[in-house]
Amino acid sequence: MERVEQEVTTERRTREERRAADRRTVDRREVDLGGYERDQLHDMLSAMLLSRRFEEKCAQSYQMGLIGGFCHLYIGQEAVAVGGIHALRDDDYVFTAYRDHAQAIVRGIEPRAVMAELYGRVDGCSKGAGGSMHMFGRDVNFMGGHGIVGTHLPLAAGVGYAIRYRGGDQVVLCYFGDSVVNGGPFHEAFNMVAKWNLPVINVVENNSYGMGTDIERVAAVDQLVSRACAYEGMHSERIDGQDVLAMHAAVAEAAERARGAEGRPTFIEAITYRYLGHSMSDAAHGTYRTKEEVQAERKNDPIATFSDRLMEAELLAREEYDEINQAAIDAVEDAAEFAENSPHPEPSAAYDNLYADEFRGGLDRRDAWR
Ligand SMILES: Cc1ncc(C[n+]2csc(CCOP(=O)(O)OP(=O)(O)O)c2C)c(N)n1
Ligand SMILES: [Mg+2]
Repeated sequence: MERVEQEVTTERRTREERRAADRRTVDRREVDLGGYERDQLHDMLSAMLLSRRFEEKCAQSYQMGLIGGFCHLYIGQEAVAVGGIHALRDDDYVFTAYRDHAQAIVRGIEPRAVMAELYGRVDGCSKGAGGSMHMFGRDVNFMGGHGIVGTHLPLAAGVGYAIRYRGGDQVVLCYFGDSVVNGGPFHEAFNMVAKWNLPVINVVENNSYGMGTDIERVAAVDQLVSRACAYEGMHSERIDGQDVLAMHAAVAEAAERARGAEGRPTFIEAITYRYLGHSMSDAAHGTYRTKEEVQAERKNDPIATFSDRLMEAELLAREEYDEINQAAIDAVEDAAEFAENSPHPEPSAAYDNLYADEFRGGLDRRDAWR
């Protein structure tokens, strides 16, 4: 038998080639500024600046030892949260992973309560018991803040199911990172969302990396959005996540598609980038990515590109930008002062919310687990 020698060559593009291709192949949404009120545009800018200034303060407080545990910053990705959440109604729901401070604030949790949570204090939105990764705001339908990769997708599907079951017309916006698309919960949740036409808008924030692993090394697909083809009826779209208006338009359309009895789910891949390390304990570059790469990505800063565009269109004056930025700085300083003055929880609070009352059966809470 003739033996054919076959050389296996896996053609790998360089990161630069792939990134350039990524940006070219997004669904270009040249969103017309004319479709927006000036106030609405300023609100989006204000939310992005508040997120940015808030997280810069987090970095400072973390380095001063005021924040313990893990702390993952969102700097660079603000347009994804702001565009998406600003396209929702107040009674819609939002889920996200552990990179959650910006989403929590943009959804309406007070910066004071988010900062106090980071500081582990009683006035935190989770009473100081959750910390950085576990923001929660029931009154604004912000359903977390989830630390375990991918496990909030089935929860978001569950809320979508509850909405259908009760005959409501709200939608669920669920954010997650690129490493999620290779895990079981992603496929389980997507299958249910598509099969039952649940009003869920899933958004993968493709920042290219899961910790220090380049997505291209671990995903058996070129474009993450193509995963949606396995789920009939699911609309899918790949957009520039650094463009707040593209994000806003995509989620607004997705919400429209999802509401009502015949609603359809959507999967959005937002091409974005985080400028800092995976968490506060990681360097921004040096091991898995180069300084040049980060610098090149920073040229596409979502806040700078948006404010430049507004100024060029004479929809924002330099003084207005300064005022909005100063208001963000003031809110963040106020939040940090508030957090520092908020008390630590009593040690006994560690036993709160562990057992339902019936289960405790009258036992002292300290006896319940013995
Ligand atoms: C099930 C599970 N496995 C591993 C981890 C450890 N871990 C924390 S973050 C992370 C990478 C996640 O990357 P990605 O989903 O791309 O989100 P990003 O950090 O880029 O926002 C991993 C593997 C975890 N939290 N949960
Ligand atoms: Mg990632």
